[in-house]
Amino acid sequence: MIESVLNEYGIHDEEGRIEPLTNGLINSTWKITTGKQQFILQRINELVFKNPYFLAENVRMVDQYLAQQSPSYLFVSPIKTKQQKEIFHDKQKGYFRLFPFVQGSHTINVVSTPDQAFEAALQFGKFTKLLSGFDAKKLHLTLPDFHNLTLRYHQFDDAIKNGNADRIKQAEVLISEIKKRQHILVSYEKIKLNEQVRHRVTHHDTKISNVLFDDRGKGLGVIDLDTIMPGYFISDMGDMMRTYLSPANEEENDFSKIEIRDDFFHAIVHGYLHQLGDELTPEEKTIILYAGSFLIYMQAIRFLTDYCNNDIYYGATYAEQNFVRAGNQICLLKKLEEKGGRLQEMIAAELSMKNYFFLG
Ligand code: GN1
Ligand code: MG
Repeated sequence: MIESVLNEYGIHDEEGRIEPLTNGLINSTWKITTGKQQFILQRINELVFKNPYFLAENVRMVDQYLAQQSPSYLFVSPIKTKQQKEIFHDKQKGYFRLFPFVQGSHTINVVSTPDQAFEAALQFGKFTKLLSGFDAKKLHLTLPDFHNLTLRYHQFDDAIKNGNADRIKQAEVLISEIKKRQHILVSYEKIKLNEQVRHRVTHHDTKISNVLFDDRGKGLGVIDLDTIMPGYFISDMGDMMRTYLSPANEEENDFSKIEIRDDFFHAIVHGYLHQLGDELTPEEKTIILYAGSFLIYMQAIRFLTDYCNNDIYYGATYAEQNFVRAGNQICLLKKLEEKGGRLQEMIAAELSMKNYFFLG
């Protein structure tokens, strides 16, 4: 099947290697090696992305803008098919895109040093900064309400009323942990009304595997632009906190391994503010720590909602997987809350240093 998709791009290589990459929950991805060339092939999950052409149009708009405004920026655009299409569609096989594999680059799946967190934060901050002159409203909403916590809470409410009764019973404690923290939702409602919290071009999936690194471990750019949409900076900052701070990820079922690493927190804040420190409004600077609670809380809600709905969105490789993921995220949120005072001090020190500009 993959071979026939590759043929659409003029790639014919019986000896070629096709390796599935398994680090995303939504799209399917393969690394293709033919002779000296390497590519990344992706099948878009059309149950999630209802209009795959929106993805391609967003990428094209951003690509054109950056090519003009920041020509040296490494932007990975899709390779066109022989018919000059950015997306190949076949009724049976689905929607596909092919990307060049950037020579000399690599991705990582786990953040093991603060430097990696710093480099990633620099890259995500840079992406939003370079696009600060681009009108974010032009972007299609590839996933409407993706990070709208109000909607996510409603979906959760609905799932715990109408979902799988046994699972709802089993999730009682987690449900109450979520309900107890409705203040996170209340703050979000205020943010939505506050014009000083700006809509910017936001990546919305800042996990480490979406950053390209060079051989020396320096960040080169960001990939996976399916969810670039207008959004708040707390989405990107928050998902970095959610996915870089703890040595154990969302799949870990031994919650004693979950912790918040101060030096990684510092690296995220330092890297992101280095790029966006001068652009964020004073109001936005007051919600840096909130970004972490917001995103972790939302992810706990999304996993638990899916568990109560019999795993229809994320799927599961074992029965309790989304329950474990939700519990894991609640544990991470508690750890973040426990360290809140210390982390807020680190943010204050960083803001008062205002040293973003020396880094060049
Ligand atoms: C999904 O597919 P992946 O792993 O890039 C999800 C993110 C979640 C993440 C949790 C479109 O991302 O929002 O944070 O799973 N993406 C979508 O692992 O729902
Ligand atoms: Mg993604």
